[in-house]
Amino acid sequence: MLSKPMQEALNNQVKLEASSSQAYLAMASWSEIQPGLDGVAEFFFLQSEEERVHMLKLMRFINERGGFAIVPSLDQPIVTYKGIKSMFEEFLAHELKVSDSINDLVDLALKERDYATHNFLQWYVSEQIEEEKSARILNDKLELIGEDKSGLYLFDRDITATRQSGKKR
Ligand code: OFO
Repeated sequence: MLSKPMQEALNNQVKLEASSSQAYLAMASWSEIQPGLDGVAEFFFLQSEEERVHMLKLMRFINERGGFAIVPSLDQPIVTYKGIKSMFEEFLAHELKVSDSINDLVDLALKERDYATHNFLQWYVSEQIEEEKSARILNDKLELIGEDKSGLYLFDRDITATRQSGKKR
């Protein structure tokens, strides 16, 4: 059975995962209307779906453990970007924020001696290692590419492959 504080904290995470899904959906939509960024758009559409799966997984767990998973209200995410570089910086910043939040949940689970939730959260800990890694790699690549158009072309062409190879399921 979840404690009240644990339940509340998990529901906050539901909201954060839902916000991630919306933020990446907005990135996908912005990318889709830029010339030549269809690979990047595809990457963020997939990323958005994945965040929704993370949200659902949490909701099912909360209910399974005797809590009540709340469907959150959400603020509108950033919908336009100065450019691809600032969008990917935002992507990394967002993932770092999610990792911090997962770490706080793990801390709370230990404090509450809630080992079932602690065990459940390990999946998210591993997931964040992968996501941070892939966001960092993509930012590093963009840094190298700079203003080079052919570099950007290859970045867009290869991005969905990067996503698949970076993920172990
Ligand atoms: Fe939910 O995995 Fe990243 O944010």
